Amino acid sequence: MYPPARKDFITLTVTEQDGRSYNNSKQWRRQSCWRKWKQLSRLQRSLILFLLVLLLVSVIAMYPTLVEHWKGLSNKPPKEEWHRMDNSPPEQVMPGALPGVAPGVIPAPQKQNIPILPEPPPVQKKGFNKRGPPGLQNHLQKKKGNMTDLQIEAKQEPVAGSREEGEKPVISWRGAMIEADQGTELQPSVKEAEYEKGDGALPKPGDTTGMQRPVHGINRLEAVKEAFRHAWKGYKEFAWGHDELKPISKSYGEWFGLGLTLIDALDTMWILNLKEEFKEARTWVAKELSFDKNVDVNLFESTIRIVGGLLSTYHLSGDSLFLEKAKDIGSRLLPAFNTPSKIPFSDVNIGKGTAHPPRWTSDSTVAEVTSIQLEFRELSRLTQDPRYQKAVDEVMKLVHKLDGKHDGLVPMFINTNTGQFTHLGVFTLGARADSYYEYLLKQWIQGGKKETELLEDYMQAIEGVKKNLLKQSSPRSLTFVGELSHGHFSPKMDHLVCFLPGTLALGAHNGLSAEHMDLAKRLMETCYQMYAQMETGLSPEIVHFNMVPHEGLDVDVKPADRHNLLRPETVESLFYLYRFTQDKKYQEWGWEMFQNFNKYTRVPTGGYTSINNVRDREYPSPRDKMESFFLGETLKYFYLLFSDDPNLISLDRYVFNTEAHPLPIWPSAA
Ligand code: DMJ
Repeated sequence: MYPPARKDFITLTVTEQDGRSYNNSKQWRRQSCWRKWKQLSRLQRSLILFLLVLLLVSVIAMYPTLVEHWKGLSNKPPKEEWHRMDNSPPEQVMPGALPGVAPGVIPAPQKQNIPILPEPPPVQKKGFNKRGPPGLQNHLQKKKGNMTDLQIEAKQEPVAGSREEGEKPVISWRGAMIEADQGTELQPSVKEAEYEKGDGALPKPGDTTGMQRPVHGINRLEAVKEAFRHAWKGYKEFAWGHDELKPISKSYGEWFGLGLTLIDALDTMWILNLKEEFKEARTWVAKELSFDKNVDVNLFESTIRIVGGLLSTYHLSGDSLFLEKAKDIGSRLLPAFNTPSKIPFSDVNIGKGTAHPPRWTSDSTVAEVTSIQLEFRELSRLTQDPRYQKAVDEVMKLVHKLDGKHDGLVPMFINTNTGQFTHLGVFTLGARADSYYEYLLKQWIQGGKKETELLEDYMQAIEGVKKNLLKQSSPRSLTFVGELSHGHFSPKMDHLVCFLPGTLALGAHNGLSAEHMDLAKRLMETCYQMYAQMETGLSPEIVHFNMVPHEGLDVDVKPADRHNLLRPETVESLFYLYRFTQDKKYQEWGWEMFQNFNKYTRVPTGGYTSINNVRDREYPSPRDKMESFFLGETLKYFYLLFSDDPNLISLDRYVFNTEAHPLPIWPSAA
């Protein structure tokens, strides 16, 4: 038997006690508080009241800051790496890369170098310094007296147009002002660049009125050269020989530790006729560039940027130094192909000669393994060593035969053991698949239009795009390329897809269906609208198109997709469209975009920066990174777009790799 339960607690079920029951205990507590309050002395009561009032006042005063802070947190941008088309790892600082930092230690950002951001508009509607992600707010809230660094600089900078005669012009990253000390070659018209503002209304398709356009006949080619010099100045001063410039913190980031920006920019300097800059970069390549390093590199990225950059520079300059370097890295990349399936691993250690997939999978990305062919094939042709071409042709043959395609569209992943596609059923022309389509056409062109399998796959894929991915938006009926996931259509389009108008136009120029050119023009309009419909006039990384009839914009942007990484795809396509049609509207669109890059991404001390928010013209929130493709591709394509010389990299003699490095179309005898 269990003993009777002990009643060792006082229950509120007790009957009347002092006239109260448990039902009215709240009332009892109130009365008790009131009694206690009355028992306090007058002084005690006043003191408590005073403290309560003080607390209330502070909460009211802090309310807006807290709200902004919460907003900032919810707007926090995603990691850029999630949107890269590659598997590139988060940015790493090479052990020992910074002077005075022990190997293996990732140095904390140096406080004294914290960016003094360029000026905001002089009159702010409200709390400018409190916007943006929390990390940036910390920088901005570095107070000097009652002012942030930013406000101090803003005070020192004259408002555009208010400059006294003889005073040194100061660049504002938000204004299109140009430094006085940018070199001697600048045209006066560029120095005095002023732009006519439209009325802010969004242009309708085909309507070029009301857009910003140049007055006073600005020399656009000189403007691009000036932009390059400005970017180069930052790179030279703060990141020389390193992979990427961090223009705001005046430092650098490493990815492979191979001077990526410098190599990517070599042929751009050649094309822009920047002789001095080219010469000093060449000296670095000759004296400092070594691939004998114990470092993991991504096969695709190092092929398109380094092998591609060195080969095209060799072709343009005729300097064998660049071919030697290309051979060196090319041979170090070959171990990537030692896999059971011959589908290469994503990463290679160029010092040890070992290769491996990313840590979390044995898959490679389809676009990565099928967009190294132009470079490896050219390397074989130049060196007469067949190994490079053999390795990449093998991949194309395998992919050609694979199951898992849908009307010529390919999945995004392929397994290095089995050689089969994985993650079946998802189809996009954006990240992880994009340049597969581009390289089908370009290899066919490179090889003299003989390899019919490549052409077949390309034609079939474009039909697949038309059938499955092409839709129209509302209200402007913009044609766009969406995505397909297990039969479900999503109106999502990456900025990366904007390579497609250019590729389609290139195909049509090479004798493919005239329909491809029509589609190219329609998609070009869409890519332009991805810029024009944004507050900054710069495209976000990803858009979602509206498909239900409604008023307003065709383009919707999710908070996580609002960043712009200075990507080239739209200007690349504008270049092709202008070359083939000679329609000046493409140059005008490009000029408009170019000015907006200058307005929102230019950093006064040198360089351009990716931004977090293309929808905020007051504070686009700089990311502090200039990707190597800004110099390798974006500025190069701007220059070629504004040039009216069809022989400046003739599209009948060269084919551009996916990093904008021109490689020769093989002579028919090859
Ligand atoms: C570049 O490295 C290449 O253009 C690549 O094909 C895609 N990603 C970047 C530019 O956006």
